[in-house]
Amino acid sequence: MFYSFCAMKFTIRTILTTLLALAGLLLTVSTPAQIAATTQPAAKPTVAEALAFIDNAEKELAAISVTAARASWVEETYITDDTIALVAEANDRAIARQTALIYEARKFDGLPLPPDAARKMLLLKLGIGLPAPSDPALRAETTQKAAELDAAYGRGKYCPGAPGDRSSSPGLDDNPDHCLGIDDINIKMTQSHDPKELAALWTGWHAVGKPMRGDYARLAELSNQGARELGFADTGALWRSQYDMTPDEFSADIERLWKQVEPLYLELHTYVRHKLIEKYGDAARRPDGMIPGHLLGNMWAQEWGNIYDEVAPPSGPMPYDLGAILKARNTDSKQLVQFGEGFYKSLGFDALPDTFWQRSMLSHPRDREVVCHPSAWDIDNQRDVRIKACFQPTADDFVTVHHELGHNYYQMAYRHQPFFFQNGANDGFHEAIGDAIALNVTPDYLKKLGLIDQVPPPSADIPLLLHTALDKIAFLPFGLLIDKWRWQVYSGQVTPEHYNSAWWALREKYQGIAPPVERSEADFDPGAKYHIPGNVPYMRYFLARVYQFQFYRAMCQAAGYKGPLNRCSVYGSKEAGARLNSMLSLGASKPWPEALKAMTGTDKADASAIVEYFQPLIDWLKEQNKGEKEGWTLPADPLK
Ligand code: X8Z
Ligand code: ZN
Repeated sequence: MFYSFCAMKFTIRTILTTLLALAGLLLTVSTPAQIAATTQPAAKPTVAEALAFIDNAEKELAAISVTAARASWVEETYITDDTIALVAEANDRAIARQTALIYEARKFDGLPLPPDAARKMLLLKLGIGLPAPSDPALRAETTQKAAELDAAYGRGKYCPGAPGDRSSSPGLDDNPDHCLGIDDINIKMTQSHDPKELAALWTGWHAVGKPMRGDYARLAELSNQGARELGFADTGALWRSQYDMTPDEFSADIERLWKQVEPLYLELHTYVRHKLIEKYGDAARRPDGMIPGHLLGNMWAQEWGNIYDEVAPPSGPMPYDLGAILKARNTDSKQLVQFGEGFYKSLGFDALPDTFWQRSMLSHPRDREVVCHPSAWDIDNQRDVRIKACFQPTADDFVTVHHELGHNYYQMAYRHQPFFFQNGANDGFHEAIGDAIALNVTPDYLKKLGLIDQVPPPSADIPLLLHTALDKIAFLPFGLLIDKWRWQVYSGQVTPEHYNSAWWALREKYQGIAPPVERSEADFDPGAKYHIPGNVPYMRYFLARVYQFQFYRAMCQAAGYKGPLNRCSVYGSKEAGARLNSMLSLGASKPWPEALKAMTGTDKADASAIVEYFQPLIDWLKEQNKGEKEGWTLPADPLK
């Protein structure tokens, strides 16, 4: 929807530093409301009026946010045509009101406001994730399309063995026993080592995107119209405006970070490709040097930790299999979340409220369709926080629990802030908190929990680091390219008839990943990744991969830890908790560089912590890769 992070609520999004910066960003486009405003002879507004306005706007939007969040919660945990209509209506009302307030706020432009009020004005103006045209019919079409796309993903199924081995939203005559949702497919994908079966799962799930193409194109068109009415070049430019710098500066900063980490990815890609060819032979070998995307243990090839056993060095099996341990203990979803909660409590954070346990959806309900993609919610901007997920006792979900709780603890830490500041310093911060906590899940920590009996010797560091790199480093180009694609779509550089080829051009360029079967414009593979139909911006996850190592290193320093970064666990350190809280409790009240400084002492995003963490592995990979040709060749650009 038009929410700010996977942590859902109707929320006013971050960020710009000064009104001056905003004035530089916005194009001068006259909207119907502006034209109306300029034709009325009005007295010059005063600072007192501006303060009263922002105060009222804040109260009104806070109330609207609760209704919209409830509607979304009900829809995502019980998808029916009725709940889709209800969420579309709630979002329609919310967007209409917010848009009207944005127009109204313009009459106060240029007034010398106190810093907090000026910042709230900015956040109001930048806080729409799904802009919609002011024409009521078009706005209703926008919210209805958005709700339908989100639901189409949630309802998506692959029905192996059904006529034509098709994927679909199952109709009445489907036998649901045949059909698999994405959570079941993911499990199968991590267990299978048969390239044919993996290709079938891949192809089956990707067919879910196909019917979304037309609706997606229309939604992009409508949302662009809304963004232009608000004065932005397009929706992508609006999204890139939310980082205390101009959209162009943001793109350049992303590029700078990517260049810092790209060499790490190249080493990992080279090593993994070699190992997969050893294992699968021709099924993994391609003349262009790319890796077939179905062999990496994840539907989107975004995180590769599940294929650790396939690529492990002969000397280094993983010292333990967390997934197997959790399964053997029959760990249920509630216990899984309690492990995560225990970590946050050890840092000095509160226990989760009772309502969290009463109202969260932690497992796949048997009797209804839901959006399984995990998310964390803040329903009432106070203490009604929840998780919605279909957890299974796997190592991946052990991490996801910490990830989602990071959102919830952030939300609880900034609940004392005024509503406009109840948000992350930027959306990448929100995504990074729980991941930074999950980095503390070291063997030492697992032993403390009683999940393993023995802490492996330092010689196990390379296997452990390799496992983590398969998740963290492999993700970097994926995290980068999703919104590179969307920015191209929104700017018009990529038109609907080129959606799929542009998608694959980016996946090939950045990830060096190829589809297992030929793709064409009859497919719409972006639709098979939740955040596209779910309208969740994705650059936040790329940023989060970088930030989380900065946050983690800062917590380790606060805890007085001295050894190699990869062995640090701040479990039980109240000092680390206090350091983290100094940033969390700021919410969005300050520009993100200030929040970063409160936590890490520096106001610049940088990849030195991720490089430090993985340095022993990088040295090791370089040794392994000696004599191997790095990289891959790209086909001719279809758009040129
Ligand atoms: O969507 C998520 C979270 C919810 S905010 C589970 N993540 C991205 C993804 O799954 O694609 C976390 C990692 C990247
Ligand atoms: Zn998240």
